[in-house]
Amino acid sequence: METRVSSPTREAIISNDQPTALIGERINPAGKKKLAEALKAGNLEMVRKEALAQAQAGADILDINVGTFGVDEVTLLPQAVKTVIETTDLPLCLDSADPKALEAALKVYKGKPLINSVTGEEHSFTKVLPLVKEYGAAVIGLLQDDAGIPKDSERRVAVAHKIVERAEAAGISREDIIIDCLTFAVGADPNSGLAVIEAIRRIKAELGVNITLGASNLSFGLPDRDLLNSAFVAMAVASGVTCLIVDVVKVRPAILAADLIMGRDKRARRYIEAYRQRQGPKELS
Ligand code: THG
Repeated sequence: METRVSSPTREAIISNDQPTALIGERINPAGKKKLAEALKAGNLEMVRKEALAQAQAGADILDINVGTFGVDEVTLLPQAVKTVIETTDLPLCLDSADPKALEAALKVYKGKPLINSVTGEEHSFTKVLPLVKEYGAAVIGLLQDDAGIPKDSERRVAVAHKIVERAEAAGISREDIIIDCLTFAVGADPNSGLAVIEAIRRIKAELGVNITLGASNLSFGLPDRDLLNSAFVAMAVASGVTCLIVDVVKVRPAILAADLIMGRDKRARRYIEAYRQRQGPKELS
């Protein structure tokens, strides 16, 4: 099961046989006052900076989300996409709840992007799946439906089945569907970590699809978020995710360690290379 996304010059392959693919989450105004203000003013310099920083930190794909109060996403999402394309050659993940904004961004994108996301809701199937098909994109399926957000793993598995069925019926191949098992704050509900780990295992066994998570959601409201996120991404990799939406700058080392432990980094090449880079250039003695 391989999901391929691309820019004109780079391809990212999401699969069990590859290291975990890292989607950089930092172009997103949620919780970032300065970025939200800049976006409202139509200033994309911070977007450019975050794109560069994440590319340098080893992101494979960049998530682009400009949704915040006072921003017209239909205008701004394609502008942000253009800015990032000028800055890095990484494939992009277009993140919006507004199908019109997704379509405007798809029009300016070159290559095969990831669309973030379709949900199990009827209106989402109707609006988003035709875009995925028409533009030949891959898509993240978010496990919520018209009955709401499923907290237990049982219902998440049911919604995953529904999304895969509807996407396939719309002519999208299973390779192009990545299921997001939905991560909630463990500080608000002590069951959220376990529920998502169970959902990963079951959905992977039953549907065979690639699986992702917005892993940073787990640590909302708690101190030392990087520690919690690092522990969680390692468990997620062990449970079978093939792709993670994360702060690459902060948690890539934990993911590389987990990949190595799970046999996804032959000869520890990536792990050692990242260690060397963190040490910086050494003087010859
Ligand atoms: N699934 C999918 N897409 C998603 C999510 C998901 N997109 C958005 C989100 N969830 C993933 N992205 C983020 C981005 C930022 C944060 C969490 C998830 C975050 N930001 C800090 C805050 O809000 O406090 C701000 C950090 C800073 O100041 O640098 O935690 O689940 N498919």
